Amino acid sequence: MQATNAKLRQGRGVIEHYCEYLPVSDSTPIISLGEGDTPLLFCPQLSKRVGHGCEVFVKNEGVNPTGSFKDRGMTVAVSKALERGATALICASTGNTSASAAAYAARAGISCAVVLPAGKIASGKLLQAFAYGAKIVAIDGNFDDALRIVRELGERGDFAIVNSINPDRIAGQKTAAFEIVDALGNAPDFHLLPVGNAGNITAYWAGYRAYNAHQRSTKLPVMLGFQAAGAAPIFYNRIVETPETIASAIRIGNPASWKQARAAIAESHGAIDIVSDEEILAAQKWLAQHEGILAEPASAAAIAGLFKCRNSNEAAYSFQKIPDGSGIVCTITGHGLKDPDIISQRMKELEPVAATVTDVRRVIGL
Ligand code: AN7
Repeated sequence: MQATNAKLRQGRGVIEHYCEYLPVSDSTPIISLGEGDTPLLFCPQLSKRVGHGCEVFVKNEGVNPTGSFKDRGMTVAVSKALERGATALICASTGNTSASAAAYAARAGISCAVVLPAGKIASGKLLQAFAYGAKIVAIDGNFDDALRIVRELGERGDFAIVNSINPDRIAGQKTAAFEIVDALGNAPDFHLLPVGNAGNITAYWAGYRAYNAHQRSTKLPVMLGFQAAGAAPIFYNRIVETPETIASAIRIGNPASWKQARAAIAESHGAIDIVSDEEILAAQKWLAQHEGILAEPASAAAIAGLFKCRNSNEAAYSFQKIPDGSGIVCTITGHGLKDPDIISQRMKELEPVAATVTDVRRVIGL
């Protein structure tokens, strides 16, 4: 069977697509699940709500193979680990990293251990770690405790760490910025995203700069990062000992890439801001019901942040400063199906009715 080169590359993942920008060589065994190449969706309702002729796009990372942006970094981290002869991976996680690591370890035929804060992982993500066959350890502690333990275990050399303290993870995650520039023909004016351990904001900024240095864009975006109000160490500029938020993915009190996130914000003339759990849930619902995109709560923090910039005088970055007709990209970092418990409360209100046209019509109310 004959296939064109372009066809072969399509759906083969971010390493094949962007190899010249990644730390790989011919001797790197590529472990891919066809990650990346995610839709950059123009959002008409969101654009209308922001107004001033702004065009708002969503980079929907929820449609990656394990349902989050982590797969971009994981393909590079696992491929490089294998190249170095690793036989076991380890990570700490609030859920998505563990789901992704477990899947790519299975694909590579090596083992994977995940260290998780007990009782704080969204059920879909925990289900994924089990399904892909990871060795799962739940600790009486939070993500920051888990990462401390993983760092120590990694230092002994028994495991390859695949958290974003591994630079191969950041390298892979840069490809989301490349795809956005490739799709728009230039960088956007503003890029909004949620911030937890702060690897992704670091990666996007590095990606935008790398592409700019290669003349693939003529501008750089303003980076706007959003933390949950109860887990906002970068915003408050101090470690949060007991972070709390409904957005469990970003329930992190001492981010590993804190300094790099600060640099990205300063260099891009951006800002870090907070959004409340109520604002996060309202944004999640709004995006699902007005644009048809179901984001997990952490991802909805970026949308809540967009609304805050637009409406609040207290926003760290006021959209009064945004020129008319700006191009805005928000990253939806993970799929809403990963965290069904958030929405399932509403499902419990569903009452069955008699199986008749009359009863069904009455309930529809039209
Ligand atoms: C959906 O899985 O830290 O600022 O261990 O799952 O790069 O940490 C997840 C983080 C945003 C924050 N959105 O990204 C983990 C983990 C979602 C996430 C973030 C995460 P970073």
